[in-house]
Amino acid sequence: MSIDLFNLKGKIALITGASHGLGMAMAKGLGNAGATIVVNNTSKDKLNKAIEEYKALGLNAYGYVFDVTDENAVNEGITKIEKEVGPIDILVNNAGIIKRTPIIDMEVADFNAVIQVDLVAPFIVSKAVVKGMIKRGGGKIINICSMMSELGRNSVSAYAAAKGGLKMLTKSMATEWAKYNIQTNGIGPGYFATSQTAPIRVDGHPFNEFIISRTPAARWGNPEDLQGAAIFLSSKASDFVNGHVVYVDGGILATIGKPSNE
Ligand code: GCO
Ligand code: CA
Repeated sequence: MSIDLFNLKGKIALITGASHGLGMAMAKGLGNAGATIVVNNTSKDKLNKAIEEYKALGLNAYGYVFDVTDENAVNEGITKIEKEVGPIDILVNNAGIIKRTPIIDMEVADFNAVIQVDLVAPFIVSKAVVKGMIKRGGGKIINICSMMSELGRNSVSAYAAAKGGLKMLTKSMATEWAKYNIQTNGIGPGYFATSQTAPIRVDGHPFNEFIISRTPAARWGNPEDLQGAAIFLSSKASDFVNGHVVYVDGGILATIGKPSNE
């Protein structure tokens, strides 16, 4: 037993949508643990910027333009990656979007768009990647879930529906693929300081104070706080861990919260 359990040298990791924020932090973590990083995005510009940033850190990184909700584009993209970079050992389904609108005001098209990116895309990308993993005798799939895999919140109905679904999709993948030595798990980030939460994190916004008081650790997460869980679930250290969601949340799900005078 040693730290080698966590070594990702020689592994290739595809982290979808990892051009900023939590995905980028997780990709850097996997890269620092030795993995070759592959990321995709629909925007070539964002992708190029991200690849530059990874390379500046001395990481081995590749970028591909494709849309995770487009099955044909995903299949082509995965084939290209595996031909040009190599077989994907680790898949992190990270790409996601959110729309904050009360249910009664939400258009079906907006609800659908969130479900497509946050729930259907992980199904599409995993399906494309898992066939090779089965042939090669193993792999790691990590689905990025959310506090909203467990909790509701005003205005994020589609996101919560998708992330709750993604938690159950994770369990189904684990059920179907564990026998192939493929470990499928989730990571459920708590409230993190990223561009996604920027609008609700600004100083003076009631949500900012609410999150700090609702989180036992009494702070927003830093994207780097996710790296340990990502490395664990990508490495040999988790070879008998199947179908779990690791919540990295500063204790939010452990508690009902507290009155404002405590
Ligand atoms: C919100 C937030 C959340 C977080 C995160 C929580 O509006 O409540 O954006 O949805 O992004 O996913 O785990
Ligand atoms: Ca390899």
